[in-house]
Amino acid sequence: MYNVDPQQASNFVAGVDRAFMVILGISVFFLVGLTILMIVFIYKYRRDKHPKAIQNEGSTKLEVIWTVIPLVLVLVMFYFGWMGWRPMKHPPEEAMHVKAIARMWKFQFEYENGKITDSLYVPINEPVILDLVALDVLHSLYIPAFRVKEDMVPGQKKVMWFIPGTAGEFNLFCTEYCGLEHSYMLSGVRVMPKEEFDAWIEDTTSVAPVIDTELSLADQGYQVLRNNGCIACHSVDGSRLVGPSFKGIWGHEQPVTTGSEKRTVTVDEEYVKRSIYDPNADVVEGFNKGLMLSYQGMVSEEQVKLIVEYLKTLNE
Ligand code: HEC
Ligand SMILES: [Cu+2]
Repeated sequence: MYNVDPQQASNFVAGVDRAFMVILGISVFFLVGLTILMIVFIYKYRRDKHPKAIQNEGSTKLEVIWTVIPLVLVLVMFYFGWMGWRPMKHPPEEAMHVKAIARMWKFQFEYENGKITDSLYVPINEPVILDLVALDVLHSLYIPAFRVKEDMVPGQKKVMWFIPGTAGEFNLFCTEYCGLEHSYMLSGVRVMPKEEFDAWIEDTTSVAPVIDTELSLADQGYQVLRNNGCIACHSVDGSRLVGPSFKGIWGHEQPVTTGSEKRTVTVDEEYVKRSIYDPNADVVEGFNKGLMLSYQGMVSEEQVKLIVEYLKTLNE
């Protein structure tokens, strides 16, 4: 149905590389050509050969030539660029959809059956449409080997599509500087044969991220924090990151702003839960509103209890 060269990582490699080579070729031709011409002129028109400079009043013929030739050249570059780019904007009607979610500072991929992963899994030779969702700030999803890159804008519906042509693992990362831990947004794409992918997607027991229930409740709480990227903003050693450190907050009297009113609240389970589900309800003094997003639907009430168990250990 789709023709992807098996030597190539995706259906866009040929088009993008052709445009690149055409532009590179023209640039190299002019770099070399102009440099040679310059050296020749320096030699040919040096002072002892041409002691008196002459004034050229202009030449219509020359002006037409140096307008038309560059015009043709840039149109050639435009043509190859356009031909490589246009198919990226026309995703097929029938394709597997994967929701790609970006937040500071983590990618997550959600499949049609509800499975969620940290890196992207796709079948080979099948078109895939990524529905791009940015939860907080601008991010940009880039898969260099596939020659695809698209900005992810909060509140804007955008898609990216491709047909992977080679099985294997490829880099996937964020190319929009999105804050302190931008470099954490390094992930990958795993391209698998169709049968292998089908078996993988069916298996919902290994839905990542998993919590190891063998661990103590506090350690499970720490895993919840890690899996949700909380510790990108909250340290556990007292140092200040984007948000307040978790060290010693349990039971502490916390000065907060609720609406426009300043008050003090005790950090208990109710407060922690509210901070996670409705972060802007009580804003910790000295920190900015709107940086932390609600984790409603992502962190369950049981997981909040585990987090609380972990917070308690930070007071010891
Ligand atoms: C993008 C950075 C960021 C991420 C990610 C983040 N937070 Fe926050 N968090 C903040 C900021 C900033 C504040 C302080 C302002 C406020 O209260 O809303 C805060 C406040 C809190 C507080 C109140 C702390 C106190 O000292 O009173 C808790 C509890 C909390 N976050 C838990 C979490 C948990 C649990 C997660 C992960 C599920 C998380 N946060 C993810 C930035 C973040
Ligand atoms: Cu980013």
